[in-house]
Amino acid sequence: KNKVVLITGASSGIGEATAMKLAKEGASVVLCARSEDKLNQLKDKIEKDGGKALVVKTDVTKPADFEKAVSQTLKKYGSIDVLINNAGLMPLSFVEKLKTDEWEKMVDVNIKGVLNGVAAVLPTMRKNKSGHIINMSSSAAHNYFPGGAVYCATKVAVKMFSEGLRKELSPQYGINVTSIEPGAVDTSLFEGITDDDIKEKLKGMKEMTKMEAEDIANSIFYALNQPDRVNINDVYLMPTEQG
Ligand code: NJP
Repeated sequence: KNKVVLITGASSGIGEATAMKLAKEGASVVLCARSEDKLNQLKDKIEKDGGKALVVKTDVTKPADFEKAVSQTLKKYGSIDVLINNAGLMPLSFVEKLKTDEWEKMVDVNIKGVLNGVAAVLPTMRKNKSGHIINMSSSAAHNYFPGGAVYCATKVAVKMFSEGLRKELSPQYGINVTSIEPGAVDTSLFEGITDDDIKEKLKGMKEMTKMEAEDIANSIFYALNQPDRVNINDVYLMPTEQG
């Protein structure tokens, strides 16, 4: 309640659902992504429901965009209590296809995007001696799946970076850190796959009942809604049918 929450990848899927959930619970949400139109539509929806939202067009691979998002947030709301590093890409492919441009994009968004976000909010959270950083890792940090060598590697990096952050920041500065590690969620993430062999392999998965973006939003709310003395380190959740 009454927290200021900056969410990346808020223009669709898990980020959008999380922004709606947290705004409904009383947070002021700062909506960040590249698709400004979608963010403005979401802001309208949130405000119609009585919530508070600010849109800042942000490419997470650009540190200057993040700095702008933080300064606009501080100007409007006076603080940043929570950063949700949610933006991510999953263009799966087999390594031997050498889709190196897609590898690079995943490293830039999934890993460097998270680092950029932390660098941008840390001075404020350190000064306040409080805050919560939520990083979107994945069940892919636990299990390799076909075509996922690079994607899984990026999500292992996010999980381990979260571990390091928590060890360094929680005791000293009272900043909580949580890694969210979901299995399959029904979002547009799968549409970014260009490899036909992978698309073929994923056909079976289409039949499976995936989790909804709202399910992940609920787990983020749970992690945020703990007393200060409790840090939820990891949330690892799977669709029942995925096992
Ligand atoms: O996917 P999708 P999800 N700068 O495609 C944004 C992880 N995850 O909600 O910039 C800023 O609906 C993009 O915005 P835009 C997954 O790895 C998912 O499923 O406007 N934002 C959009 O809002 C990811 O980390 C599943 O194009 C950038 C958002 O990212 C997170 O959940 C399972 C950007 C993607 O929304 C959210 O993905 C799992 C950039 N450069 C983990 N590039 C799953 N869905 O099954 C992209 O374990 N975005």
